[in-house]
Amino acid sequence: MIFALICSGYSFADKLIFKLNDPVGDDHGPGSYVYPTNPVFRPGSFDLTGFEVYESESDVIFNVYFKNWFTIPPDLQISNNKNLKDIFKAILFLQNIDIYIDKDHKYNSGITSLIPGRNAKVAPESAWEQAIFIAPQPYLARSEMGRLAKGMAGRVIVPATYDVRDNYVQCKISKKIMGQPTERWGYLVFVTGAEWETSAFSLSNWMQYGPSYEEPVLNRIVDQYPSEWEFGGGDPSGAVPNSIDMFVASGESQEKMLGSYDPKTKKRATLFAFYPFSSTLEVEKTGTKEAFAGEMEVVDVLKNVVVVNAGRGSGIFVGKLGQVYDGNGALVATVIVEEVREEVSICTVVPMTQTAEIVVRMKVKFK
Ligand SMILES: [Ca+2]
Repeated sequence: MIFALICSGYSFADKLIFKLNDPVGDDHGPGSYVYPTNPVFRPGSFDLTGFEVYESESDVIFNVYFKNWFTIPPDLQISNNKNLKDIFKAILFLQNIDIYIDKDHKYNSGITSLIPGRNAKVAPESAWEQAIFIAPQPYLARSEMGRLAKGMAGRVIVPATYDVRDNYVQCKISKKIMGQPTERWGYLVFVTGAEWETSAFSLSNWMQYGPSYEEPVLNRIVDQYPSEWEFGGGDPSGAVPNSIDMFVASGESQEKMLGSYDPKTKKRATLFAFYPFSSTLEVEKTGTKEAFAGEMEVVDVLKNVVVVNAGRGSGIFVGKLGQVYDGNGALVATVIVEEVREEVSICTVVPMTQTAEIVVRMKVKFK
């Protein structure tokens, strides 16, 4: 035990805050993604298996585990220099790791977009305050953040150094920057393919994918078909997310979450953070009527989106929580109002609260 602790580089003062495991073999995004065909993309090298957060007196420490050992860059594979090979044995070369932290778990408080090019958005209940972008080329990543994502660059830490050991990456960030982790913190963590060169504005991409196309900050785009250097298994809509594997809360489905994009309307997938200490969502009271009480009905359901027959004039407001009940009066899920229209309101299901499928005509109670 002592030996293991020393070898893995921990001091005894480091305290585990939590650990989350991820299934092996789900390095396929929404279910269909395949690796590029070049053999440097070793099977399992994008397969997340675990995420740990530790704290020491001065730092917050993040460990991200993968199924397979990191690939040695192709130039070094043909080198006979053993010393050089040993030095570069542990290197992050093909993967970007994004860690977004929702620190207050407050509805719509924080940023709901991701670093450009990830091609997904964050649900308002998981809006984040600070992110860590672990990149193979940190200096280039920083300048690209400044060029393509000025608005959020100040909230994204791109660590200049991190350790790559065996099958995990460890990065330590000072508490002076991160603050003290609390039980309210939620985490959205996923891996994308790392691009080595900056992208230039590409008219062909813009024409193919439409005006919502974003120049990526050093991540690979998932294509319809795999090629030597690009992932495949997406579709030609330009709406597919570029995450290959992602951590989700227990009971949630990565495939469902990453698959919640719409190729027709080009609506991006909505991602939710996981909250290891099941902190409760805080909702600002922004409505006009204090005590809106009513029993409404589900009139339509699509994935995690629920339409309820309460529109303007009913007193309902964005951010309000409602409970969905089945015919026997059993609680099925909690929903949150996203948008109020004339006759109906659009709600999304609060993750981790759904116990059964929501169907039309189920009752929704707003307190
Ligand atoms: Ca995995």
